[in-house]
Amino acid sequence: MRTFGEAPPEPTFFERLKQGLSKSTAGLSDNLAGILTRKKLDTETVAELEEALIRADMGTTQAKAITAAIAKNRYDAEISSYDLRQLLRDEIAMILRKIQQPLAIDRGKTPFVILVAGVNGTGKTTTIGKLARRLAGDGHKVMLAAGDTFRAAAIEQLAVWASRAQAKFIATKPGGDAAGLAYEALELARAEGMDVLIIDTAGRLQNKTGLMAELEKIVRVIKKLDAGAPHAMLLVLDATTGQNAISQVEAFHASVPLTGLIMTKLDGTAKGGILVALAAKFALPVHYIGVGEGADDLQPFDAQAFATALTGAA
Ligand SMILES: Nc1nc2c(ncn2[C@@H]2O[C@H](COP(=O)(O)OP(=O)(O)OP(=O)(O)O)[C@@H](O)[C@H]2O)c(=O)[nH]1
Ligand SMILES: [Mg+2]
Repeated sequence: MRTFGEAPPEPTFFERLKQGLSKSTAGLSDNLAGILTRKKLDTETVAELEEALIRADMGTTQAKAITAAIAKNRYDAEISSYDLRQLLRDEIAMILRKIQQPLAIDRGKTPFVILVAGVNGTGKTTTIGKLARRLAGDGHKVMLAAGDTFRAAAIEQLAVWASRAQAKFIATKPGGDAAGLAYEALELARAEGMDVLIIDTAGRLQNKTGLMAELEKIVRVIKKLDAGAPHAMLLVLDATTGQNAISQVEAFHASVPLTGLIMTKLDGTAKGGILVALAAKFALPVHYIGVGEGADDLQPFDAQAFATALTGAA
């Protein structure tokens, strides 16, 4: 119980996720409240449900499949809004469970090389900072490499996160060669006995072939030192970009085979259903989700909790 004058407790990670997912007017949880006023799974209710799922970014195919699974054997049956949320949560959690997979650091691979890519401003550098803190907290010796050599500010930004995480840091001068820096970073990480090397990269739009070729070059150069590296090739996606995430995954995956995804900004105006669409289309693991700019705002992806927040089920 709180006493007078005490500050309210900070919202938990789950609460922030839930709040974020209900910010958008297309938020699923709120929209579900308007459906099922007839308390029956009739044609109109089923159509409205499908529409709500599409508006939440799940894509037509998934929206149809989920609605069909729920309506099966329950057609025209009475259903409470409570039960509907539970059913939806279970269907969505089942899809998402396939992509819930922690980022496993193989201690046999030293250093374990993580390359992080994505379009501009999705949260790559911030996510690397948060990840470095987590991994350092788990006892790993971590090095961060400022592979975004385009902007001096980007190098500074990563340096700040490195010092917060007490991670080693390597950079080159602004405008320097990103692939060359990645190579040097791996050499240095080896020499210094690092467990994990995380390489940041500049933001690049997925349809700019020159920039995608540069990313491929970074991978090629790393492989000269270690054919198995990068051991994790992560794409950072901004959840508020919605359906464009599909084409981002498609293009990056075609260029440098991805091993996993991280979804940020779920505290923003994300509708959240995009994760369901991505799960069905690519089945790539989602390692972490982000709900803010702070160091503790990155958490492992939990399918059940996410589905609960998305549907507003208890
Ligand atoms: N609300 C919120 N903001 C975030 C989250 N993750 C990152 N940000 C913010 O998004 C902005 C961009 O983050 P960066 O980490 O610089 O993104 P980036 O992908 O490295 O950007 P470029 O290097 O310019 O491509 C910053 O203001 C971050 O604080 C998140 O989960 N939630
Ligand atoms: Mg950056």
